[in-house]
Amino acid sequence: MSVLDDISTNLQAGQAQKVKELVQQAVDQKVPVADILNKGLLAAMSVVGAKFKRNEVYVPEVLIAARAMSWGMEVLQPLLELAGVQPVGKVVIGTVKGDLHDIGKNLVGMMLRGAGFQVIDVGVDVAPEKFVESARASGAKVIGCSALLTTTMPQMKKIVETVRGSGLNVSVMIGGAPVTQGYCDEIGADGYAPDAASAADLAKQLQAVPVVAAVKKAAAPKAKAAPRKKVAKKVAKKVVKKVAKKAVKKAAKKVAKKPAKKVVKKAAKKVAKKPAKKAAKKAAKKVARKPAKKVTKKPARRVARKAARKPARRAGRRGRR
Ligand code: B12
Repeated sequence: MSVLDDISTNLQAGQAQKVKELVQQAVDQKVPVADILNKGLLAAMSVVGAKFKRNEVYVPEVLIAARAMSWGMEVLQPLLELAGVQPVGKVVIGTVKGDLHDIGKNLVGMMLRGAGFQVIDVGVDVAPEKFVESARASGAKVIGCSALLTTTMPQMKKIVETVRGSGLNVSVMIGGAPVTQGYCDEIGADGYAPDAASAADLAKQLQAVPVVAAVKKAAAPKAKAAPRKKVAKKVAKKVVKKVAKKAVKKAAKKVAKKPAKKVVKKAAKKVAKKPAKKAAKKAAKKVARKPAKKVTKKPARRVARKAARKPARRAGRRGRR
């Protein structure tokens, strides 16, 4: 059995002292620090995480395993930092207000450190303002928020709003068991990662493109306007179908009042000249400006339409000749 397998087995069993010794042994054997972290400590923690999901182990086992991991990290951390020389960047991480779960958040922190980030851990039960203050004070370009309760997830939206309102050019990444990519999109956060390993990759991406937040902010009003356009388009389609009838209807109204041949001819000429599509486009434009209901609610004057349809068409035919 290799020293990495030993680390994994002992970490899963929560043997903190043994894990610490084995990590030191692996370092002495010149096993690459990245391998000790990824193939030893993190691999073992993900086994524990998977067992959690299957209800094969419970809270105490996970806490003990996480403790063993942090003992191992005590040996590894300085070496990771030494190997990294300069931090890749700075990340503020914390668990949102009202939430005390920190095992996942701590794992993310460990992975970030392992990836070369300087991590400013603001702890658990953290208010949105504190995330922002810490980012401002440290110059971090990424904020990472963790939430494990469905009841505390909305705090992430508040954090996004507070960051946007602060004028800081900082990206917000989110995670935690109940969090999804869909929720990330919904609240306008900059990124979501399902586990600690991908959280570090995500932080690197966000770090490289810190303008994301500002761009999103600028794009926000346009995004809000989109549904209105959609409604207008939908209504406009209906209008395209009905518009020819409407033109005739208009003429019919006049005809109903003034049965003189002249009026019929004039109205019919208009109908004949204006191709339906053109009229439809014009109507569609109006619809796009006006609220959809006003257009669709117009009552059809069936009797007038019926009465006028025949003479108008006949006159139209004559006009074209
Ligand atoms: C351990 C635990 C606790 C411990 C927490 C100890 C601690 N120091 O964290 C204690 C006992 C304190 C606890 C308390 C409570 N808990 Co609890 N707890 C759990 C448990 C069993 C494990 C959570 C955990 O640590 N998972 C392991 C870690 C590694 O996974 P993770 O957090 O999801 O993190 C990973 C990813 O999500 C991601 N990630 C995490 N954070 C971030 C952040 C970023 C930025 C990114 C990118 C990624 C990322 O990376 C991590 C590593 O891969 C879960 C059940 C479960 N199976 O998940 C319930 C659970 C989360 N708890 C639950 C509940 C209800 C509670 C309590 C309300 C119970 C009570 N009635 O008092 C309290 C709430 C206290 C509070 N205000 O927070 C529910 C939540 C239900 C819900 N949908 O809201 C769960 C799901 C249990 C259940 N099935 O009912 N809990």
